[in-house]
Amino acid sequence: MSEPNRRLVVVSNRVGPLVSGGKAGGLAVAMADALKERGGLWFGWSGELSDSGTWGPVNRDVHGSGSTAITLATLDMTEEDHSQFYEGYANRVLWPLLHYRTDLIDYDPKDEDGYKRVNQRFATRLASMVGPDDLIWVQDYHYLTFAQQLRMAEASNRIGFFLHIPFPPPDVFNVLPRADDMLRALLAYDVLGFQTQGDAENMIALMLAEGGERTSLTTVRIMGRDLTVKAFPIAIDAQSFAELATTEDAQIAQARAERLLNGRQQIIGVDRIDYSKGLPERFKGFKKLLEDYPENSGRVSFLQIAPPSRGTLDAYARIREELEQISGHVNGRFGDIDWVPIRFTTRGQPRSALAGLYRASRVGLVTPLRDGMNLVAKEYVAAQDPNDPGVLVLSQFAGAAEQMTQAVITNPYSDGDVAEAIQTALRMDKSERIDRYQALMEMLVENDVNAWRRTYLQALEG
Ligand code: GDG
Repeated sequence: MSEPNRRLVVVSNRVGPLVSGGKAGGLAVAMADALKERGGLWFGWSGELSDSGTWGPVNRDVHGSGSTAITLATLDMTEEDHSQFYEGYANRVLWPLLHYRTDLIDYDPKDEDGYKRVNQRFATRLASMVGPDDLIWVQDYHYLTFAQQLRMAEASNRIGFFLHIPFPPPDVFNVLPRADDMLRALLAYDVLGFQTQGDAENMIALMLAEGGERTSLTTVRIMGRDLTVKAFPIAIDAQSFAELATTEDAQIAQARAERLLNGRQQIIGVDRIDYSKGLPERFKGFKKLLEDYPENSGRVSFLQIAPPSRGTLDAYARIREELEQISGHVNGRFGDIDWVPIRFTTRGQPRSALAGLYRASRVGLVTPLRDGMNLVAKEYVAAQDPNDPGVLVLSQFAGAAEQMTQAVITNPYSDGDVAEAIQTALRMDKSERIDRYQALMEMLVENDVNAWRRTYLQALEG
């Protein structure tokens, strides 16, 4: 038995919210769920810019009491920190790189310095707040070099890392300037966690190429250290989400959608606006559905909810414009006075409304070009009516495809393939829909977010 209740310290770029009523952010949802049971410290950026930045006071906010109390501890950043660390290196270099989009990398050595500086300062500040037994669990691509900095501040804790986004094969990773240094920084962790087996294997391949030796399926010895390198597919609280979908708020949203649909079938997409989500390709796939299978004319509507994210970055504004253009075009060409083929809104919805909207939809359309996991795929299934469930259409390039094999799997790069997959989903008879739903739901309940956290922490406790 491992020591119970070693304090959990979570590090992530954004901290909170602890209540899950808010807007987007797969990571926030999962971390809040993860901390609720066990309590602990959640450390990261306050979301505020100030001149004192990372040297300013630590803001503290304590929720609850006793063994499950959660302390939120945050630091501000300066404007320069934010622009170099967050907008620059994290989102213009690491995000595209790790999503296999080397064409979109916009590298500036000043941003790299800013990234390392912010990692160093956050790590130094955290080092003074942790005890030797605390388990430190660092989240995501903003903090690849965090453990290295903690080690320099003499932390001997067990430190784990979980990457929420994909990890590409060595040839892609090595596009990163000073990729070797980055790999060495990662070796300061004790556990490297990834979304999929494929991601973990890519990491192991990189380590082996640098002289590592695989000592078991999930362990590698390299440069004198033993690391666990393993897939921990992130999950949702499937049972609670299923319950959420039948609450009054969800029913109101469902009824509102159904009134508007007036007997038509709904296809739903829910994504932060991001090039990784393949939104223009998805819209073209829907257009192709109307072209190739004209019997759907006047009979199906596609609802895309796409709250903006990182709105300051040009790339995101461009995608939004492109989506407005395609939907305008499709609606003009195919629509009728009483039928709008594509409804596209950038307004975020409360979580309960989202659950109701999923439930009102015959097809969940999740077609990223590349995605770490994709929680929308899991939420869509969990929200379905068990007696008359809808069908998930899922990109082969979402991490979720490794687990959700009963979805209709599609290649988002082909509009014809997407159209065919939607058509298959729309045509599927009830008994097959129920069979697929039951298999998926069983998997989601068995592998929920609590199981995810426990499995990870077990590995971290060593
Ligand atoms: C990263 C990885 C990985 C979206 N719109 C609204 C809303 N959302 C919620 C969804 C879902 C979450 O945001 C999005 O999660 P995803 O997993 O789909 O995607 P990312 O944000 O890119 O997350 C991803 C994840 O981290 C976790 O590891 O799965 O691969 O990219 O929960 O429901 N929520 C509300 N209103 C909205 O309008 N309330």
